[in-house]
Amino acid sequence: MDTPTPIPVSTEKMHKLIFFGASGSGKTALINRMIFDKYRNDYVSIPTIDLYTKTLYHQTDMIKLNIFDTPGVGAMSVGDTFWKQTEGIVLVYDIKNRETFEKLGYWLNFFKTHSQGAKVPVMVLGNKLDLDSNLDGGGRQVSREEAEEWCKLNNIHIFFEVSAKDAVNTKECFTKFMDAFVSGIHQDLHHDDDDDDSSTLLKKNNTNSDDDAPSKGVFSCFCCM
Ligand SMILES: Nc1nc2c(ncn2[C@@H]2O[C@H](COP(=O)(O)OP(=O)(O)O)[C@@H](O)[C@H]2O)c(=O)[nH]1
Ligand SMILES: [Mg+2]
Repeated sequence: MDTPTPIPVSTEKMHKLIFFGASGSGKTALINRMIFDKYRNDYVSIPTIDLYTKTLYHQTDMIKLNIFDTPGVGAMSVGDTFWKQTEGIVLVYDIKNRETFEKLGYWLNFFKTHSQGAKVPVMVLGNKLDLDSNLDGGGRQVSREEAEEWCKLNNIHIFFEVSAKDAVNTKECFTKFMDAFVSGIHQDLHHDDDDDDSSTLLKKNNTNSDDDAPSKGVFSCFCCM
């Protein structure tokens, strides 16, 4: 059987992804789940931006990623160039902690302001889905519908509820995000005018997402798959 040969999208360039979200929402746990397929209970929140590197194969592309894990508290003393070079962002909240959901707007605006309006794929993740039961004395504080509505209002087309702990939807969301991300990289390789391309990317990604989505209109929520 023929195995597709990976095509290096860029042999040199490291592509930059950034995870934002309130401290404690589970950014570090999610990154570790997505990259190493591991979970620990004792992630320590430290006030630095951490870097993870990963080379992965997505469909027929070989992609080198720099994934930055932000602290979620305190000032981040890096210049705007750092944010402008970003090619995708992930916004994380904890479904059992409303405050973390209410912080999403802050992080989205933070990125928009500092990247000076860079148009990149955005994914929102409601983490700790494993806690969505009353067995441990408390359920969720943010409904799926409310989060979907927030994403719609902010023109964000990739949303999942996930559990880093139980690996629920973590592969699916990463694959979906990589689809959008890789489309953007290919467009950048073929066109110089990236402003126009990026907005096309978001529309295009939206259309692609619908192909797989469990008929939720233009909005993709795969949490029920
Ligand atoms: N139950 C549960 N706990 C989680 C999950 N993800 C992270 N945590 C816990 O939440 C706390 C904060 O996680 P961490 O990744 O450090 O959050 P960060 O500050 O956003 O990086 C840690 O105690 C984790 O073990 C999850 O999916 N389910
Ligand atoms: Mg962390």
